[in-house]
Amino acid sequence: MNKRDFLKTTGALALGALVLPRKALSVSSTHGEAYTLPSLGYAFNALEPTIDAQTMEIHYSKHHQAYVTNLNKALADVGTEYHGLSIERLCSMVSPDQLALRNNAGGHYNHSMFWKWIAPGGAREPMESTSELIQLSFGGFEAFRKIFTDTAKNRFGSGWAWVIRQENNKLAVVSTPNQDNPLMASVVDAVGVPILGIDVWEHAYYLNYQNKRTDYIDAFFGIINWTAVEDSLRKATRG
Ligand code: MN3
Repeated sequence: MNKRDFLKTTGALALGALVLPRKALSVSSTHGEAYTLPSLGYAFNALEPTIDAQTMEIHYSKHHQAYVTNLNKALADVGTEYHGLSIERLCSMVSPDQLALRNNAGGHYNHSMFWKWIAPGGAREPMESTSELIQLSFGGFEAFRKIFTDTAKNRFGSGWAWVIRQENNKLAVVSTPNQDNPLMASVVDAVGVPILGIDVWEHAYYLNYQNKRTDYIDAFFGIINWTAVEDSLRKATRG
Protein backbone atom coordinates (compact mmCIF):
# COMPACT_ATOMS: atom_id res chain seq x y z
CA MET A 1 0.00 0.00 0.00
CA ASN A 2 1.54 3.30 -1.02
CA LYS A 3 1.33 6.41 1.12
CA ARG A 4 -1.54 7.91 -0.79
CA ASP A 5 -3.63 4.76 -0.55
CA PHE A 6 -2.74 4.44 3.11
CA LEU A 7 -3.91 7.97 3.77
CA LYS A 8 -7.10 7.32 1.82
CA THR A 9 -7.77 4.19 3.83
CA THR A 10 -7.08 5.78 7.19
CA GLY A 11 -9.04 8.80 6.03
CA ALA A 12 -12.04 6.64 5.23
CA LEU A 13 -11.80 4.94 8.61
CA ALA A 14 -11.52 8.29 10.33
CA LEU A 15 -14.53 9.57 8.46
CA GLY A 16 -16.67 6.66 9.57
CA ALA A 17 -15.96 7.37 13.19
CA LEU A 18 -15.91 11.15 13.11
CA VAL A 19 -18.66 12.63 15.15
CA LEU A 20 -19.24 16.05 13.75
CA PRO A 21 -21.51 18.23 15.79
CA ARG A 22 -24.50 19.76 14.03
CA LYS A 23 -23.79 22.83 16.07
CA ALA A 24 -20.59 24.12 17.51
CA LEU A 25 -19.97 27.15 19.65
CA SER A 26 -19.46 30.38 17.79
CA VAL A 27 -18.90 28.85 14.36
CA SER A 28 -22.39 27.59 13.75
CA SER A 29 -25.43 28.38 11.78
CA THR A 30 -28.82 27.35 13.07
CA HIS A 31 -31.75 26.25 11.00
CA GLY A 32 -31.51 28.36 7.92
CA GLU A 33 -30.03 31.41 9.58
CA ALA A 34 -27.08 32.95 7.84
CA TYR A 35 -23.55 32.25 9.01
CA THR A 36 -21.99 35.23 10.74
CA LEU A 37 -18.49 36.49 11.40
CA PRO A 38 -17.54 35.26 14.88
CA SER A 39 -16.14 37.74 17.35
CA LEU A 40 -12.36 37.96 17.19
CA GLY A 41 -12.20 38.33 20.96
CA TYR A 42 -9.08 40.50 21.00
CA ALA A 43 -7.70 43.71 19.54
CA PHE A 44 -6.16 43.84 16.07
CA ASN A 45 -2.81 44.85 17.62
CA ALA A 46 -2.86 42.10 20.27
CA LEU A 47 -0.47 39.85 18.34
CA GLU A 48 2.12 42.49 17.51
CA PRO A 49 4.92 42.36 16.63
CA THR A 50 4.36 38.86 15.22
CA ILE A 51 1.23 39.84 13.29
CA ASP A 52 0.72 43.56 12.72
CA ALA A 53 -2.61 45.27 13.39
CA GLN A 54 -3.24 46.16 9.75
CA THR A 55 -2.80 42.55 8.61
CA MET A 56 -5.17 41.38 11.35
CA GLU A 57 -7.78 44.00 10.52
CA ILE A 58 -7.80 43.28 6.78
CA HIS A 59 -7.59 39.53 7.30
CA TYR A 60 -10.50 39.44 9.75
CA SER A 61 -12.83 42.22 8.57
CA LYS A 62 -12.26 41.89 4.82
CA HIS A 63 -11.08 38.37 3.98
CA HIS A 64 -12.98 36.39 6.61
CA GLN A 65 -16.08 38.55 6.19
CA ALA A 66 -16.01 37.91 2.44
CA TYR A 67 -15.96 34.14 3.01
CA VAL A 68 -18.98 34.47 5.31
CA THR A 69 -20.88 36.68 2.85
CA ASN A 70 -20.10 34.43 -0.12
CA LEU A 71 -20.91 31.28 1.86
CA ASN A 72 -24.38 32.62 2.59
CA LYS A 73 -24.79 33.42 -1.12
CA ALA A 74 -23.54 29.97 -2.16
CA LEU A 75 -26.06 28.26 0.10
CA ALA A 76 -28.87 29.70 -1.99
CA ASP A 77 -27.69 27.57 -4.93
CA VAL A 78 -27.57 24.19 -3.18
CA GLY A 79 -30.16 21.83 -1.77
CA THR A 80 -31.80 22.27 1.62
CA GLU A 81 -29.83 19.32 2.99
CA TYR A 82 -26.93 21.77 3.22
CA HIS A 83 -28.90 24.33 5.19
CA GLY A 84 -28.78 24.94 8.93
CA LEU A 85 -25.71 22.80 9.60
CA SER A 86 -22.72 23.47 11.77
CA ILE A 87 -19.85 24.71 9.63
CA GLU A 88 -17.92 21.53 10.50
CA ARG A 89 -20.73 19.33 9.22
CA LEU A 90 -21.10 21.45 6.10
CA CYS A 91 -17.38 21.11 5.34
CA SER A 92 -17.63 17.34 5.71
CA MET A 93 -20.42 17.25 3.10
CA VAL A 94 -19.05 19.42 0.29
CA SER A 95 -18.11 17.70 -2.95
CA PRO A 96 -15.14 18.72 -5.10
CA ASP A 97 -17.27 20.33 -7.82
CA GLN A 98 -19.27 22.56 -5.44
CA LEU A 99 -16.62 25.24 -5.77
CA ALA A 100 -18.38 28.23 -4.22
CA LEU A 101 -19.57 26.19 -1.25
CA ARG A 102 -16.22 24.46 -0.85
CA ASN A 103 -14.10 27.63 -0.98
CA ASN A 104 -16.30 29.71 1.28
CA ALA A 105 -17.32 27.08 3.84
CA GLY A 106 -13.62 26.25 4.08
CA GLY A 107 -12.68 29.91 4.34
CA HIS A 108 -15.19 30.44 7.15
CA TYR A 109 -14.23 27.34 9.17
CA ASN A 110 -10.48 27.75 8.66
CA HIS A 111 -10.36 31.37 9.82
CA SER A 112 -12.79 30.85 12.71
CA MET A 113 -10.42 28.22 14.09
CA PHE A 114 -7.24 30.14 13.23
CA TRP A 115 -8.26 33.17 15.35
CA LYS A 116 -8.65 30.90 18.37
CA TRP A 117 -5.37 29.07 17.87
CA ILE A 118 -3.46 32.37 17.86
CA ALA A 119 -5.54 34.19 20.49
CA PRO A 120 -3.38 35.99 23.05
CA GLY A 121 -2.96 34.29 26.41
CA GLY A 122 -3.28 30.59 27.11
CA ALA A 123 -0.55 28.03 27.59
CA ARG A 124 2.75 28.87 25.91
CA GLU A 125 3.68 25.25 25.27
CA PRO A 126 1.71 22.08 24.44
CA MET A 127 -0.48 20.96 27.33
CA GLU A 128 -0.92 17.46 28.70
CA SER A 129 -2.86 15.57 25.99
CA THR A 130 -1.37 17.53 23.11
CA SER A 131 2.15 17.06 24.43
CA GLU A 132 1.58 13.33 24.92
CA LEU A 133 0.23 12.89 21.37
CA ILE A 134 3.04 14.96 19.86
CA GLN A 135 5.52 12.66 21.60
CA LEU A 136 3.65 9.54 20.49
CA SER A 137 3.10 10.69 16.90
CA PHE A 138 6.36 12.49 16.05
CA GLY A 139 8.84 11.40 18.71
CA GLY A 140 9.13 14.84 20.27
CA PHE A 141 8.31 18.51 19.92
CA GLU A 142 11.33 19.49 17.82
CA ALA A 143 10.63 16.69 15.32
CA PHE A 144 7.01 17.82 15.15
CA ARG A 145 8.03 21.45 14.69
CA LYS A 146 10.30 20.55 11.78
CA ILE A 147 7.62 18.53 10.00
CA PHE A 148 5.03 21.26 10.50
CA THR A 149 7.42 23.99 9.35
CA ASP A 150 8.51 22.06 6.25
CA THR A 151 4.91 21.24 5.35
CA ALA A 152 3.79 24.86 5.70
CA LYS A 153 6.86 26.14 3.84
CA ASN A 154 6.41 23.69 0.96
CA ARG A 155 2.73 24.34 0.36
CA PHE A 156 2.91 25.73 -3.17
CA GLY A 157 0.88 28.90 -3.58
CA SER A 158 -1.98 29.51 -1.18
CA GLY A 159 -3.24 27.12 1.46
CA TRP A 160 -2.88 25.78 4.95
CA ALA A 161 -0.80 23.36 6.99
CA TRP A 162 -2.65 21.42 9.67
CA VAL A 163 -2.18 19.17 12.63
CA ILE A 164 -5.04 16.68 12.57
CA ARG A 165 -6.17 14.08 15.03
CA GLN A 166 -6.73 10.79 13.24
CA GLU A 167 -9.01 7.95 14.27
CA ASN A 168 -6.01 5.88 15.45
CA ASN A 169 -5.53 8.61 18.08
CA LYS A 170 -2.32 9.79 16.46
CA LEU A 171 -1.61 13.23 15.12
CA ALA A 172 -0.55 13.87 11.55
CA VAL A 173 0.66 16.98 9.74
CA VAL A 174 -1.03 17.60 6.40
CA SER A 175 -1.46 20.46 3.97
CA THR A 176 -4.36 21.59 1.82
CA PRO A 177 -4.51 24.08 -1.06
CA ASN A 178 -6.72 27.18 -1.14
CA GLN A 179 -9.42 27.00 1.55
CA ASP A 180 -9.79 23.22 1.63
CA ASN A 181 -9.46 21.56 5.03
CA PRO A 182 -9.14 18.03 6.46
CA LEU A 183 -12.85 17.83 7.35
CA MET A 184 -13.66 17.73 3.61
CA ALA A 185 -13.82 13.97 3.26
CA SER A 186 -14.72 14.00 -0.45
CA VAL A 187 -12.06 16.55 -1.31
CA VAL A 188 -8.85 15.72 0.60
CA ASP A 189 -6.66 12.62 0.88
CA ALA A 190 -6.06 12.77 4.62
CA VAL A 191 -9.21 13.21 6.67
CA GLY A 192 -9.09 14.20 10.31
CA VAL A 193 -10.13 16.84 12.80
CA PRO A 194 -7.84 19.88 12.80
CA ILE A 195 -6.38 20.78 16.20
CA LEU A 196 -4.03 23.45 14.82
CA GLY A 197 -3.52 25.13 11.48
CA ILE A 198 -1.52 27.91 9.89
CA ASP A 199 -2.76 30.12 7.10
CA VAL A 200 0.04 30.46 4.53
CA TRP A 201 -1.84 32.61 2.06
CA GLU A 202 0.27 35.70 1.42
CA HIS A 203 -2.53 37.89 2.85
CA ALA A 204 -1.74 36.34 6.27
CA TYR A 205 1.85 37.59 6.41
CA TYR A 206 2.97 39.65 3.43
CA LEU A 207 2.89 43.15 5.01
CA ASN A 208 5.28 42.07 7.74
CA TYR A 209 7.29 39.26 6.19
CA GLN A 210 6.98 39.84 2.41
CA ASN A 211 8.29 36.70 0.67
CA LYS A 212 9.88 35.25 3.83
CA ARG A 213 7.27 32.65 4.65
CA THR A 214 9.66 30.64 6.83
CA ASP A 215 10.18 33.66 9.13
CA TYR A 216 6.42 33.94 9.51
CA ILE A 217 6.12 30.23 10.36
CA ASP A 218 8.92 30.52 12.94
CA ALA A 219 7.23 33.55 14.51
CA PHE A 220 3.86 31.77 14.46
CA PHE A 221 5.23 29.23 16.96
CA GLY A 222 5.60 32.12 19.42
CA ILE A 223 1.88 33.03 19.33
CA ILE A 224 0.21 29.60 19.39
CA ASN A 225 -2.39 29.42 22.14
CA TRP A 226 -1.83 25.83 23.30
CA THR A 227 -4.87 26.00 25.57
CA ALA A 228 -7.02 26.46 22.46
CA VAL A 229 -5.17 23.60 20.75
CA GLU A 230 -5.79 21.33 23.76
CA ASP A 231 -9.45 22.34 23.64
CA SER A 232 -9.65 21.41 19.93
CA LEU A 233 -8.00 18.06 20.68
CA ARG A 234 -10.47 17.35 23.50
CA LYS A 235 -13.40 18.10 21.19
CA ALA A 236 -11.90 15.91 18.44
CA THR A 237 -11.38 13.04 20.88
CA ARG A 238 -14.85 13.23 22.40
CA GLY A 239 -16.30 11.42 19.36
MN1 MN3 B 1 -6.52 33.86 5.39
